[in-house]
Amino acid sequence: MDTAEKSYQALGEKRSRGDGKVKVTGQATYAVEYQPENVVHGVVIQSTVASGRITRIETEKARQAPGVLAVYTHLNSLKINKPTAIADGGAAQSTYTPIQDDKIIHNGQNIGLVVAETFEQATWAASLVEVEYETTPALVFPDDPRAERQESSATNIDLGDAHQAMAQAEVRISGRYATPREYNVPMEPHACIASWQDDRMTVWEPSQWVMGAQTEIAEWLGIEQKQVRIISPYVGGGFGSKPVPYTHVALACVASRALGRPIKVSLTRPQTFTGLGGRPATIQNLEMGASRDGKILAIIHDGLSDTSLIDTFAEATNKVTGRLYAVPNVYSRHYVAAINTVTPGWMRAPGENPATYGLEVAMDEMACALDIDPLEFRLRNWADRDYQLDAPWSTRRLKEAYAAGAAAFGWEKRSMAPRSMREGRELIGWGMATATYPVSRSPAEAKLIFHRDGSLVVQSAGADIGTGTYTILAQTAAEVLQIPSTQIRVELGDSDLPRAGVAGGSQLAGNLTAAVHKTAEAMRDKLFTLATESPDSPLFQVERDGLILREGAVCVKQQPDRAIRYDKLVALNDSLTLSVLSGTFSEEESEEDRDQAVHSMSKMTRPEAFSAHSWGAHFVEVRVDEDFGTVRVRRMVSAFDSGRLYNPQLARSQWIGGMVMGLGQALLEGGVIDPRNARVINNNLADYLIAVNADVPDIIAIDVGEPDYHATLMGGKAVGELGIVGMAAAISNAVYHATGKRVRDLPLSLDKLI
Ligand code: MCN
Ligand code: MOS
Repeated sequence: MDTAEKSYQALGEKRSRGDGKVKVTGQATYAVEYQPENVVHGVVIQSTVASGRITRIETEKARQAPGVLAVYTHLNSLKINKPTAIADGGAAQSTYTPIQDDKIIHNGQNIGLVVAETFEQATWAASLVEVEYETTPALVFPDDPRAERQESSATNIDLGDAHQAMAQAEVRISGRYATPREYNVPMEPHACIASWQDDRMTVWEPSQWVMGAQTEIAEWLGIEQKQVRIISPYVGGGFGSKPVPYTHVALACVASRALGRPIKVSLTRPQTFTGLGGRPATIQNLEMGASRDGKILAIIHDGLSDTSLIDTFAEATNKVTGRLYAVPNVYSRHYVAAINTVTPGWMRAPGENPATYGLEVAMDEMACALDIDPLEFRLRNWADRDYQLDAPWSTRRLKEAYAAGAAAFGWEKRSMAPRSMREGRELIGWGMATATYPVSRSPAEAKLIFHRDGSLVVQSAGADIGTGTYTILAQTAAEVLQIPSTQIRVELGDSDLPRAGVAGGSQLAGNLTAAVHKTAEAMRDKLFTLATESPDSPLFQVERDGLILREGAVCVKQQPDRAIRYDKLVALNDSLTLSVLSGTFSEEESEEDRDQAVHSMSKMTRPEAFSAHSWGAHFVEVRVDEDFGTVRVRRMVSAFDSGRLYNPQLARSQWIGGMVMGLGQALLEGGVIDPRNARVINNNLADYLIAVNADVPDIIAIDVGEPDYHATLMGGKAVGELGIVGMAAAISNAVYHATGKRVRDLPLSLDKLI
């Protein structure tokens, strides 16, 4: 009966995280918590100027300090080869190779490594290294006119004739929207152990993409990918900052190879602010023209983000400009400006996030200019298909999201005029914005192994960075094989496991549930074969068509008593286990092609005949203290369409996690860069503010999705990054509604409001 089926806790059902208990009880081992024998400790030295070259580096005192084994700088360099950037089909976010020369291109650049028997000894010795520089003027901010600008043409939009349509529009608004450098600051800082042994490099490294890490490390060291193994079963958050290893990992690897000992290198929290990037600062100019009755006629939009002097990372501010609404004329360009900074990188919804901030604040400004309710204004510009791609939507339950969110929030009670709602000293503001994130797909493999005791193991190299991969893959296998998902063991995050790509672009859930589903189906076939072709089976020579799987057994559909349990089938098999390796690669694809696909992003695609995206609508209430300018978010209500949910409980956690991060982005986050020397001043968790419990109100997250099989095999769409997209705009719009003051640069700190 039904209750028995429910207990499978299979795909689509609510279930707590399988890895939850080991994480909260401290049993989960993170990268630097491994204790290899004979391990030594490395401490990174970072530059204190932004531009120029090292003229003197004095390491003698450090070398003489207790416990020190080596001090590596460009003067006694260990060779590190330049890796291939992601943009060029490789896996490196930054192509900077430390200690190869005396050049300084950003403040906080890794310029040396001190290795000692203990962490304390290495830290002390590092403090004894003296460095002198010859400095040259630094480019600190992206709008510095001396900074070289490059068009990032991949995201150009040329729809209709935007300039002509703009000139004819009855109502026009324009604004300059800015977001600061933001940092991912995961709980687990960036730290690794590298161990060179028998011509193999093993690296315990927190990773969103173990096969990307394998690629980059092999390139650095000039060895084969298969000589590198990455172990990363648990990751204490990444938020886009752990797709690939950074230069401290390169230093750890070459030092381990040189010294013949395993080495731990852990960046301090301040060092993480320049040991890797974060979301680049963005500046956008957006002009919108509309008719009096509220139809948008034209958008002219240019954006700028900063990058380093050696790599081009584009935080494309025009990723949503042509797509959210039915706008016939759009012209948009994005540029990158090269400055003295560490190469920036991914942070939750790179591109979509600042892009939606600009567009969705502009939408609010236009709604105000037209005196139309902001939600009504969006509905008047409803895009019935993707105008930019000229394709139908796969599914777009955005109207449902608007309706459900507005109803739960009580949006219809909103007054149009700013400053029209208050309670005591507090001004009350209501704002809203749209959320969106595209569906990407990459092929992957999985392995299923039944043991003689009937237990099942699911394996994949993919990561669980706190998202729920462990859990949903057990649920996927449970759905096909009809056993409780809680009894299935899942093994992840190891480059020796079956091929998988990145936990990035909110696609891993779709990619891996598809791979595990296909593999589970292949396992079902194998079970049927064993059941019907083994002479010792009670189902010997039974027609396969008449068989089903139920409660851990192969059964005859019409005669439920005629059955054989999986453990018995494994025993009929010749070997100790029964295993299947399969997935979503097409059968013709060679081993080399498959390797290439998971070690770069070359096989990542978007659905073609349909434009597939997740959608959402945010509604927020803020309270602004009129005297102090402090903003409190009092209510957040969002409704989302992420297609089929593989696990509604975990999807909700992801959505609200994104919403909270959006709250931090709106009110608190922002790197403060010293204009004199391009140092990140607030490079720690006391000064770089992120939202904490006390900042976060009750949150309502509503699911309005339905399965979308054009988007993915299993019907789900993107979840992980969706919740943050548009949240900063919704809060900005609410703050305007409360105060009548339009602030166009984040964060909305109190100094900007009084
Ligand atoms: N899910 C679901 N139904 C779907 C899709 C997903 O129930 N249709 C749930 C599953 O629990 C799944 C999770 O949502 O494990 C995330 O799935 P998906 O959207 O495919 O995202 P990825 O697995 O690719 O994870 C990466 C994504 C990204 S890109 C960032 S950035 C981010 C995010 O996930 N970083 C995170 N969420 C994070 N959550 C935590 N705790 N830590 C991070 O670093
Ligand atoms: Mo997410 S920023 O794509 O890792």
